[in-house]
Formats: sequence, C-alpha cells, structure tokens
Amino acid sequence: MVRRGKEEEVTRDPSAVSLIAKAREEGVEIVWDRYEAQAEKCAFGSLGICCRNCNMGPCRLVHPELPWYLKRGPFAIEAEKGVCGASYDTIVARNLARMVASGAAAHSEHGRDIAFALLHTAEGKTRYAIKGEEKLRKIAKEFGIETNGRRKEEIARDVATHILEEFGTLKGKLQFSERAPQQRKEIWKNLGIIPRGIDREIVELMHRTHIGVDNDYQSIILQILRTSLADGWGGSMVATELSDILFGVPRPVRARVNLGVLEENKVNIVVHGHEPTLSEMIADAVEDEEMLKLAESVGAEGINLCGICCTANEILMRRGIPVAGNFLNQELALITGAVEAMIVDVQCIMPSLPDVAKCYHTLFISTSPKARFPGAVHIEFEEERGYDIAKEIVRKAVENFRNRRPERVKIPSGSVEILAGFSVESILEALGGSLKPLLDALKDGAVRGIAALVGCNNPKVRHDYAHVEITKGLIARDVLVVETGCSAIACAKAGLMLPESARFAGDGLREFCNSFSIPPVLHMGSCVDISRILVLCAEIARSLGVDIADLPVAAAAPEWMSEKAVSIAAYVVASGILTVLGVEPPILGSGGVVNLLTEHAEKLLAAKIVVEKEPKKAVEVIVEHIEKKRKALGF
Ligand code: SF4
Ligand code: MSK
Repeated sequence: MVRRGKEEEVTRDPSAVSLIAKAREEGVEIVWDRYEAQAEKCAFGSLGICCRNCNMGPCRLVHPELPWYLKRGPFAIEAEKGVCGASYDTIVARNLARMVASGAAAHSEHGRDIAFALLHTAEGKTRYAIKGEEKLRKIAKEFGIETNGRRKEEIARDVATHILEEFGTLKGKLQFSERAPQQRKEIWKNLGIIPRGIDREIVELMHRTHIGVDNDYQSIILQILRTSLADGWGGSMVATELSDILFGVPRPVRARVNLGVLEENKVNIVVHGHEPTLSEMIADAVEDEEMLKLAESVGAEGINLCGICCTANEILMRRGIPVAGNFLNQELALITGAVEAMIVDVQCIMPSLPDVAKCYHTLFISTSPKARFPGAVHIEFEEERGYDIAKEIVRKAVENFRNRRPERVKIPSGSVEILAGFSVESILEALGGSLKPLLDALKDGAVRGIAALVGCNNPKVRHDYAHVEITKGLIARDVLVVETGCSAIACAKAGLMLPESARFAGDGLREFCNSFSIPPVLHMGSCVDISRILVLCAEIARSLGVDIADLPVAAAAPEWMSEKAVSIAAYVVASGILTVLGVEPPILGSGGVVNLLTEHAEKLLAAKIVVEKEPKKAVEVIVEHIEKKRKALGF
C-alpha cells in the first residue's frame, strides 16, 4: 500500500496523488498495492530463462544473476539446459517471440475489426459514415483499385476486401510495406524479413516456438522482426488508415486532460481500451436529445464523456473528447466515486476494474466478445446495431447517476489544456502544405532531429516521470517530439502539448513552433498510430533520398509494459530507428539475444535497442545519435 505522504513517489501526475490517498483511506486495492504484494520479481522470469513450452518442464536455468538462495543449498538450480536440451539463447528468444506474437496479434486483430467495420459500412449495414474520402481514394490507388466514377461506398468495399486479404495474402508481401524507402526494403529483402502476410507471420512465429522447431536464436529473432513488421507496416497501419477513412483524418483540436476532466454535476461515462468503433457511437449517443433529457430527469446537468488509454486517444484526436488519463490512471478514475459507467473494449484494461467499480456505484460494462471480465455487466457490441447498443449503455449510465453517493465523490481540480490531432496530413497542413519547412529546419539545425516517445506506464517506475523528463530534455535540446499512446497522455497532462509550451523548447525549436503555431510535442494518436510515425519518417527519408536509418530520428518507450510494446520496439528498430527502452526487457539471460539486439542489430538493420533507465542519460543517448546522423548527412 502506498504510504501516506509517499504518493508522489509513485506518480508525477498531480491529479493522481489525492486519489491514491483516497484509495488507501477507503481500503480499495489498486495497482501499486498489488505491485508491492508481488515483492521481489521472479529472477528466472526477469532474465527470460524459464520455459513452459512443453510438459517436460517447466524448466529453469541457473544464472549468475539469480539470488544466492537459488544458487546454493538444497533448492539450488543446477540446470544449464532445459529437459529437451534448449539453451539460454533458445529459451530467451522463444519467450521474446511469444511476446511479439501476442503484441502483433493484438494490433492486427484491432486492424481486422476496423476493416470489417469498413466493409459493413460500405454494404450499408452500419450507421458509420465514410468521413475520410480523400484517404479512401489514396489508399484505393495504392492497391490498384479503380476510383474513377465510382461511389465512395463501392471503393470502400473493394479497399476493405483487399485489406482483409492482406491478413492471409498469397502475394508474398504486404502492400503497405511498399511505403518504406527502397533502401529499407533492400535490407528487409537481404535479411529475408519482408512481411508476407499479417496472420502468416504471427502463426509462423508461434509455430517456431513449439518444442523442437526453431532452436537457433538468430533465426527466431529474424522471424520476430518479420512478424513485428507485419504489425507496424501491416496490422497497425491498417487500423490507423481505415479508422481515418471511417471516422475522419485527425485535425488539430483543443481538449482537456487528467482526472480533473470528470464533472461533479454531470453523468460521467469513461470509455477505455483501444478500438474506436464503440466509442464513436457512444460519442454520438451522449449527444442524443433523448439521453440528455433523461440526464436532466435524474438531476444531472448533462453527460460528460471522457476516455482512458488509447480509446481516449482515438476520440480525442478526432473529436476533442477529454482524456481522464493513461494506463495507471484507470483505477483512479473509478476511485473518484464520480463515474457512472466505465465501458471497455480490448487491451490494457486491468482485470481489477470490476472489483474497484463494486466499491462505488460504478457500472463496469464489457462490450467485446473477445474480452470478458468476471464481475462485469456484458453488453456485446455489434456494428450493425451500434447506435442502439450505445444508447442502451448510455441509458444505463445515466440511470445510475441516482445511485451516486456524493459524500464519496472527490474529483481533482485543474485539468490541463492540450492541442491534439496531429496526423501526418495535419502536420503537413500546419507546415503550409509540404514537408519543406521541416526539412529546411532540420538542415539548418534549428530543429536538430525528431524523437518519437511512445508506450505505456509501468508501476516498476514512477508514473509518467520518464515520459515527461525525457520529453522536456529533448525539446530543450531542439528535438521535435512526436508521441502516441500513454506517453502522449503523460506529456499532455504535463502541459507540454500546447503551442505555448514552445517556451520550454530550445531557441531553434521554439522559433520553428512559433512560426507554425504548433506545440513542440505533437500528439499523433493511439498505439496503432505509431504507424503514422513510420509514414512520416518514410516521407522525410524519401524527400532526402536516404534510408530511414540515415535520419536524425530516434524513439523511446520509457515506461513500457505490454507485449504490444515489444512488437513495437521490434518493428521500430527493424524500420531503422534507434529505440531506447526505459524498463529492461526479459532477455538478460541470453548473451546471444542481448548482443544481437543491442549491438549486432546495428550491422544488420542500421539501428538497435538501447536500455537506459535514467531519463537524463536517455536524452543524451538520443541527442548523441541524432547529432551523429546529422553529421553523416552533412546537415
Ligand atoms: Fe523444458 Fe524444453 Fe519443454 Fe521448454 S520446451 S519446458 S525447455 S523441455
Ligand atoms: S494504451 S499498450 S498501456 S501505451 Fe495503447 Fe497505453 Fe501501452 Fe496500453
């Protein structure tokens, strides 16, 4: 339990502090309590040297980093190989592979669901409109689909069908991987890692990790890279592009963030998870006259919709809907006692939430057939009846306002303003229609480089601290920062995502931001929208006639925790971008895997992983890398 007065040691988010204290006072167990209850982490798991891929195991290997009591005495582990003979390298690589397979599967399933939503919309079976017609026509061209004289619904049906085919395509490569610069595609070709099909790579990676299949860690890692590319340039890119077609390409939009966005006199509805399909419908339903009248009848002054994690990022980017917080804020939103309903879809939703909700009047509603939660009310979402289901959910939330106990409500004050909505298209618009001003600023050194900060929160490190400190350190050194996911929410809460925040930037970046009225830290969307960053990098590289790895660009995931983040790190490196991790990955039990990802990758991919926990040092690693790339480009 977080001790009294120690709340700020676990979070830098001021809106979280008083709610951590409230949870303790009310005896509600939250993530930091469970983290503490885990005590010392399992050394085998941390090093990646436990295997339970077959029932001759589980097997664990001895390692110098194990605590003494596992190396001496009656319970000492002496094995240097699994029962089947698997080595340290094999076990670590296989475990990492399974993380990547799961992460890539999560993003790709998200993409597939959006593709079906587009198909059903084109067939007139849903209430969604096709809002991003320009993007629809652009993507149709990429796939060689005829657009002339055709209705957008006809084109959309063909685009959706072609994209669904990408999951098991026989073409031998993913269409979107063609967006990478030629030099990068050559590297992929030479390594044999061009992604051949989204499902295929994930299934093959899982096959290789079965006992007695791929036992060579180098070969496993190549398939890890190919699978991750099928995520970044496949499943994630599909999710982003088709969401833009359905729900519109994000444009700059002002909104508010942190737990203070909850409103005392209104019905509060929090959407949480990742997919925009349900939340878009909920966003319409909360504006429905019938729902607003119902809210009035229960004594509320209206309905306040806000979000957590990447569902929040999706509706923030397109509608300016407020964000209550990121991953480690999810339980705290309920601790306010002011949430009538939390509605969840998939990914990053803590299984603890129904229990926390029960301590208050909050209705916890699960909606995905893939994600059930013991203790939740399950109202399954179907696109065809999307609006009716959304209204049913909103109605339940509004009616639940009567059950709120005002004496248990505590909403932190002082939400923060943000300018979000920076898709590649809106960045180009903000720059006057082309990349030229950014390229000029990079060449003359006003902007030294670009850093992408992405990824989660993790109770192993102080909530939001590394995201914010690294970002502040980079903009002060004239590095433009682009962000997605929980990283973006962390920096939004810290007030870094407004044009006025350019005052925290170095002289060159400040002037650049001021002349285009953009923040020094750009919110580019949800986790799948890291694909926007790939597209931006590919565009810049193509304009300069170089590979992505030649650009003064780096990435960091300072507080990562999810398997999706492992897949992301793999595809970002495979795309040629140096990636700094702030939390150790479970690979240290294999010298071979560590060496391959942190050293040898440089020779293979012209990019590598660096593990650096200290934010100030992470800034130095990134700046040094950027300066090296600038020099090589003659900037
Ligand atoms: Fe042990 Fe090998 Fe089975 Fe893994 S696959 S549990 S190392 S015997
Ligand atoms: S939500 S994957 S905790 S960024 Fe996309 Fe945040 Fe990480 Fe989930």
